Amino acid sequence: MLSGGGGGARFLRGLVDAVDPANVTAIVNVGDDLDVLGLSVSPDLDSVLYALAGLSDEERGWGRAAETWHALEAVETLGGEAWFRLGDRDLGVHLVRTQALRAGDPLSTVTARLAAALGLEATILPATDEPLRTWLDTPNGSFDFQHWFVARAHRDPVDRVRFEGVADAQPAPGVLEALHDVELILIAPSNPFVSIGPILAVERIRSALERRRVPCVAVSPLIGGEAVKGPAAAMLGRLEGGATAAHLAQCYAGLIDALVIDEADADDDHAVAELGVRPIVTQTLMRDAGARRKLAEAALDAVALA
Ligand code: FO1
Repeated sequence: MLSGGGGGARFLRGLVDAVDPANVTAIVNVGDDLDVLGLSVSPDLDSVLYALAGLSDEERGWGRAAETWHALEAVETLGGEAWFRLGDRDLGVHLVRTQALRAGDPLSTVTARLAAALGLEATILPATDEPLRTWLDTPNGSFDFQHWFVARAHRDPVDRVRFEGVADAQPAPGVLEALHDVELILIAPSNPFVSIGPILAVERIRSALERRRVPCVAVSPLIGGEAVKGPAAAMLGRLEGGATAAHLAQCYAGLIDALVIDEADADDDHAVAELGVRPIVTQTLMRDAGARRKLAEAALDAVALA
């Protein structure tokens, strides 16, 4: 499964309820990664790790449950950088990751170690071990992902999304193998531009998907033309010409065989089908564990029907 943080991590939880987690590999966006206070932070990898380990703060949508903020308060008091909020428990992961990266371990190795330490059976891979950073060009200037998303609350309309470092980015070890030796490739209900886009921007990942011999099914992050959370609808509206399931299918043109869309977007099914993508209409809101699992099963059923 190709995944971002929020919706992707929630969907992945449903997926490991529906199938043996040992058979699941998540290829995760690293375009949101940043350095804060000297620490290497990988928000989407952490959202996936925390979600699978049952440690996520579901209400906030990022970071860990039962979090405290004493370190950040101390940083703030001392005049340090506090716009990107690192909780005390969350800091533990960033400390371990940063130390390993500085010692020369690749991000994929560190991530595997963190996943094992959390007792996870699924394989969690960064899309690439090389630095790949998402930048947004807006009428108000260019911002790296987290300055646009967090510091500026993704208010600036986006004219263009760029991926710094992508020309040199190779798939992390295990990524191409995972795309080859599988029954099904899934694209999570994540933002197509800033969550899935950086993964697909890695040339050898995109070409592996184009040449796939197995079905690829995407799940729409839209419900009734709106994103459950985040800027996906606004970006589809501005960059693709409308927050519709059909425009989402266009984002993945040539890469997907089926698209799971919400009942509220059922009117788009013909437009999706005209693009050569089979629409699968179901309820997509992941309000609880049962709904997450049902959504995963709907995506898996697409293969049985293919
Ligand atoms: N999102 C925010 O809106 N504000 C924050 O201060 C913030 C801190 C943060 C720290 C660690 C982490 O793993 C994620 C964090 N996020 C925060 C979420 C993150 O910016 C985004 O949700 C993802 O990058 C988008 O997938």
